Amino acid sequence: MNVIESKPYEMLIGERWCAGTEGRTFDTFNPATAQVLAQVHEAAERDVDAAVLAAHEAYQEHWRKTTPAQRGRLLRRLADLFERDREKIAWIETLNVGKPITHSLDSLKAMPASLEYFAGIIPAARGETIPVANQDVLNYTLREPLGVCALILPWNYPMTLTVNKLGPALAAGNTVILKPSEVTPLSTMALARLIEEAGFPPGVVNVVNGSGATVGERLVTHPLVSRVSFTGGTVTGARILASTAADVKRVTLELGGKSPLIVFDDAALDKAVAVAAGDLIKNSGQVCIACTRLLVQETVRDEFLARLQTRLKAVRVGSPEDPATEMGPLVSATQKDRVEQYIRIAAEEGALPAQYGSVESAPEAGFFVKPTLLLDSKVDMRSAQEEIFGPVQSVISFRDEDEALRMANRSRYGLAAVLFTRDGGRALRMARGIQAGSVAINTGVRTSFDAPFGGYKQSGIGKERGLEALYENTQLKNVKYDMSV
Ligand code: TXE
Repeated sequence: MNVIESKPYEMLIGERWCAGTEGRTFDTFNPATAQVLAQVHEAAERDVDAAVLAAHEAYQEHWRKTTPAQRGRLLRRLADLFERDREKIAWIETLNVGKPITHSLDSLKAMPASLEYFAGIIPAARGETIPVANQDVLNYTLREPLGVCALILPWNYPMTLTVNKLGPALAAGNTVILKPSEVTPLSTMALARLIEEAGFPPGVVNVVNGSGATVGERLVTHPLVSRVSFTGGTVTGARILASTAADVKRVTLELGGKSPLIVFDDAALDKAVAVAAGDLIKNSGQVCIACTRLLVQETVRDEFLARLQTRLKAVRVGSPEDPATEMGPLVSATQKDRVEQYIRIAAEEGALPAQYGSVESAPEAGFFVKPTLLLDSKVDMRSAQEEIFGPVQSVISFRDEDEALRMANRSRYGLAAVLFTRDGGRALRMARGIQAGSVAINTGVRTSFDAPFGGYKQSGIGKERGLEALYENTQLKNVKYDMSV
C-alpha cells in the first residue's frame, strides 16, 4: 500500500494547507531501515502565531456557540472516516514509528469508538443547582470550554494519543492546535486530512510541525493558548510547567514511568509471564505504562524466570512490515543509543544483562535492540530507577508483601502497577498501598478511552480519557441569582 506522500507534508493553519513562511523542511525516517521516509514543512514562529490566531478566531466566532449535537455529529463523522482509512493510517505508523503492522492495526481498532464515546458524553459537561444556605439565592454551576488548547504529542503512540486528546478537547467546545513529535508526524497529518473531510470548520483543528524547542515552546507560551496537554518525557513536562507558569495556564501532563509488575508465589504464572513478555515486546518497550521492574517473590523466581526466558528466546524481532514480526526497531538512533547506554550502565552497577530473540527479515541499519532482561538487579540501581523506554526490564526479588510494597513505591514515578496473586485480601491491600494512577490485578494495564488515566508523583498531573478528560477540558463557573430583588 502506497501511503506516504512524495512531496513535503504541508501544515494545516486555519483553512490553508501550507509550507512554513521561512521555507524550511525536515526529514522524517523509517526506523527499520534508517532511510528518509518523507519531508515535512517546518513552522516558523509566525506560523505558530497564525495557527493560534486561527484557533482563537474559530473559537470566538463559531465553535464555542455550537450545540452538543453539532459537535457530536462531526466527531461521529470523523470516527466513520477513521474506520474507512484505519488500515492506511496503521501502515503509516508502521513505516514512521517502526511498529509491527499487526500491532499498528490492533492499536488503532479502538480509535473510532473513542471518538464516538466523546461525542456521546458531551451532555455530561453540565453544571448543577446547589442548595446553598441562603434560600433567597439560586446558586448553580456552568461547565464551560477553555478556549484554545495546545496538544503536544510524543512519538511512541502518535495516533492513539492524538485521538484521545483531540476527542475530549473538541467535545468540550475547545479549538486545538496539534503539535506532533518531529520524529513521527505523518499519521497526524493523515488525520488532519480526515478532520477537514469530516467538515470541521476551518481553524477548529490546526497542525504545526517542528521541534519542541522552537515550535513547541512558542505554542505553549503563546498568550492566547489557555490549556496545554502534553505527553512525553518528565524533563520536558517539567520544562513546560515552568514555561506556562507565568501565564497560569491549565496544564495536563502525562509523563514517564517505571512501573512494577509484582509476582507473588500464588500467581497464575503463565499469565504473569505473558504480561511481562508483552510489556517488553510491545512497541519495543516504548510504552509509558510498560512494566519495566519485575518484582518476583524469591520462592517462585526461578520458575517465573525460566518460563519468561523460554518465551523471550522465541521472540521474532524483524521488519515491521512482516506480519510475522512481533517486535520492530526502536523509533530512532537517539533512542537506540539511550537504551544501549542504560544496558551498559546496568552491567557496570552489577546487574547481569541477558538478551533474547533473533533479529530476522530486517535491514542491519535499522534501530533494533533485542529483548533484554537485567538479571539480579537491585531496586536502587540507576537502571532500575530511571526510565529507559526500550525493551529492557530489571528483575528484582522480594521476600514478602511488605517488601514488595516498599519496592513498588521506591520510585519517583507512579504511572501504573500490575500485581499477580490469587489472595484477594492481599491484592486489595496492595492496590490501596501502591502509589500509582493505574493498578491492574491479575491482568496487564491496558489503557482504554473510557477510563481515566494519569500518573501519581512525577508521572504527571491531571487525567486523560474517560469522563475526567471531558472535565479536564472545561472550567467550572459558579453563578448566583438573588431572587428577593
Ligand atoms: O520526548 P519529549 P523525547 C520519554 C522517554 C524518552 C524521553 C525523551 O523516556 O526516552 O521521554 O523523549 C515536544 N515545549 N518519553 O525527547 O522531549 C516535542 O517536540 C513544548 C515518554 O523524544 O518529551 C514532542 O512533540 N514542546 C513518553 C514532545 O514534546 C516540547 C513518550 C515529546 O518530546 C518542548 C515519549 C518544549 N520545550 C517519550 N520540548 C510517554 N509518557 O509515553 C519538546 N517538546
